[in-house]
Amino acid sequence: MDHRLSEDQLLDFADNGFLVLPDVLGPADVEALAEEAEALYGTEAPGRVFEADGSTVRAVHGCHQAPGPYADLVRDRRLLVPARQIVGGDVYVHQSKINAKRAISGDVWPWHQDFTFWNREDGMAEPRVVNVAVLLDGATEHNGPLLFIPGSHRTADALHAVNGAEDTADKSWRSHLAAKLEYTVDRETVTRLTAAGGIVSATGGPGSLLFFDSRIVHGSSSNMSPHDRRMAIFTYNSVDNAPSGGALPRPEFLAARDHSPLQVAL
Ligand code: 6CS
Ligand code: FE
Repeated sequence: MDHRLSEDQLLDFADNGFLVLPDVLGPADVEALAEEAEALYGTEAPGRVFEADGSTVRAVHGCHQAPGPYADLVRDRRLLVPARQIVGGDVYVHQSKINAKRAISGDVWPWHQDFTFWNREDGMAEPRVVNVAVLLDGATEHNGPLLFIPGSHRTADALHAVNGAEDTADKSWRSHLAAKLEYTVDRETVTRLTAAGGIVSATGGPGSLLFFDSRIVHGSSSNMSPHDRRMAIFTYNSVDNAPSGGALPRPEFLAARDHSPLQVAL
């Protein structure tokens, strides 16, 4: 089967800034990924971060950098072929994470744009980069689905609406991953953008793929439901857009140092 996106799907992505492909990975694949996610959530590692309660896991980072199901997944043609199409050429994974959004206690991700972090913190020059998310659990209206503002990736001015959350105690990379984010899109900009584009919940069953532009304004509410909303996200960057590395490069689990082009797994 050819896993290339159709012209209509590419137009849809370019217009809205995101695209949902339902039920791409089957139950066996998803089960293996979920099992590995739980193993990583339970393992002490620098890229494992917790919610403000200090005990609920919020996310793990760098899962593609060790041999295993996630290193295989980033080369899977169902992800890599569309990612190459969208970016336009050879890609590598700049960052991987598995956000847990745990039942009842998974906290908010305020409105933000991902490119702001990679541009300002990692020295990534251009938004020649795409996020590909894999739902490990179903995302419903009730367990904190990703929220997108359609079309907001095309409003360059949103990029200048970021404001450091002055009260972030820890100005290190932890404030780039916490519920109190260092760079957010302010209320006035969110109000203006949603007046134009509305808000869409990216719901879907386990194994669904979400492609989203690095500049789309997005976020997610806390999870009030008794069901996790685990989601793996891979940031495929053009090999021609690899960061030169800022003065203080972030850890490798946030900004990959291996920029070699990914080959589709046979
Ligand atoms: O700092 C980063 O790289 C991460 N932070 C957020 C809020 N989204 C982009 C990325 O995953
Ligand atoms: Fe984000």
